[in-house]
Amino acid sequence: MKIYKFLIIFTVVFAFSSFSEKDYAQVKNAKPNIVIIYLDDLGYGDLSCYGSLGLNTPNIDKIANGGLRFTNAYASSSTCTPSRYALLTGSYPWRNKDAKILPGTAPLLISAEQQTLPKMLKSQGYTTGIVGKWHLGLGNGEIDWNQHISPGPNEVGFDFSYIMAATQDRVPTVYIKNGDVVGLGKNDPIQVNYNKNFAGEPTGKDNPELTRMKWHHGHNNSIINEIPRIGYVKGGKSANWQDTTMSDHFLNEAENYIKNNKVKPFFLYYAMQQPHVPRTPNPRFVGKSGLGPRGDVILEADWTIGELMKTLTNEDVLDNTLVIFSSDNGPVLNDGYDDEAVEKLGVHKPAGVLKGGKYSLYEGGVRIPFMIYWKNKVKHGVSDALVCQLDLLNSLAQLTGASQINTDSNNLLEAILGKSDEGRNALVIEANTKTALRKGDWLMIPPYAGPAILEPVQIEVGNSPDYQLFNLKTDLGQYQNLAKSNPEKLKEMISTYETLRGK
Ligand code: NG6
Ligand code: CA
Repeated sequence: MKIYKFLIIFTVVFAFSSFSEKDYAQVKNAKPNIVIIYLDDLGYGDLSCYGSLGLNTPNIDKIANGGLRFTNAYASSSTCTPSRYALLTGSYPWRNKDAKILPGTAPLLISAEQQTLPKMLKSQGYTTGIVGKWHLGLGNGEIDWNQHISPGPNEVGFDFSYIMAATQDRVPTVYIKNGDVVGLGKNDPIQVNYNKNFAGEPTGKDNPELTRMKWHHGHNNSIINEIPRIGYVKGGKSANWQDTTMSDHFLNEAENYIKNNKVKPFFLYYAMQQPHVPRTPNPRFVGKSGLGPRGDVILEADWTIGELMKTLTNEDVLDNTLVIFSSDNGPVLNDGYDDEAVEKLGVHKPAGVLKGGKYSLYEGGVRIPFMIYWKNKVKHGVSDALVCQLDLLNSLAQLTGASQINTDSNNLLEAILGKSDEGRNALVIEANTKTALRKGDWLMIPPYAGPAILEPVQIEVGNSPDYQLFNLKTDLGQYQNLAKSNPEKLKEMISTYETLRGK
């Protein structure tokens, strides 16, 4: 037993010390392939490598075991659109008043002039691609889905795009390849409206008998594949995706992209749909987790990621590929459909020890799994450095030899590669346009009006008439509000917050 322990300690120490100055010098100005695997609503406690008791995610754990796992990493926001906006632009989402959860018909949120992660990588010779969820708007206003749709991902830096426009629960429920709806029949044009139904079209609200997945809140407009959605649609039937094969479908596109582009450095933003609602595991995964569809789709995602890693290996590119794994915001159980996520939860804690979840200014909303894998280049182990997804822009600019871009993105390359434990000093996090400050070990939430618990999803979102101040080092679960007992720290936090928010 003792020898065993010694061996573990030895291995860990050896792994840490095996990364030298020389190694670091070698990776600067390197041009590895870069793959961002980005899940949707996956929580801090949803993976076995982050201590999940209820789910076993061996393929994702391999990324952690062969790379660097962060404990203090943040999405910029506790919802999707703002986090993705920050990831791609390096800009805080609260600087853009439109960076909120978007309907499927919203115009493109990123301006043509803005610098983006794929543009920066293109300037360094990369081929750039996105496969999966977009949710950053398309077009300039009215979209005719039957024509070429532009601007979109291809206009903000992606050479290749194969996307869903918004979310799996929003219309249109079609794949869009480089700006064109895939599989659209000439005689069945598609129309989309978020305000008004099309005459004679059934809805989840009026025709529950046509649904197999039942809506709980929202999600009672048009019915596609017996699932009621957000928004109304008419026509375009041949282009509708199949929900249960979506994961395989995107995987296939991602694999083809890798195979077709491996001769040059490539960037792949692989934005998976799991475990966002509606949770529609392929029959291969139904019942596998014991936690209902939410658990099943996480296992489906884990398998899918294993396949993607296999493809990188088989195509002989894994050793020269930097893989970044993360999620856009924290977890939610019932996000609008009755799918047993609450009833079958058991001992599993999607946010781990953290308070709150999706939509929340508490840690459960924004602290997310974040891992970096790059064989022989990234230190193995665990990092407590404070990092945010918006820092990838300038960290990867540093890595690939591009100049730094004037945004909110910090160059944290040394922390990201495990060369240093030093991350950001401070970070402003966001939830539904409300913001809070993380600085050092502390988290301060200003007073906000609104319910403490978002009723339909049963999540504590962080609203309170009083300032809230937490020491995350001693109280990660945010049980103890120290605002009154530590006025000095509160004052300091308010001052930094106001400076950063530009008040
Ligand atoms: C909410 C939806 C929720 C989900 C979310 C976006 C209702 C009642 N709720 O408005 O189901 O779609 O938007 O999630 O409609 S996100 O991960 O893309 O931000
Ligand atoms: Ca999300």
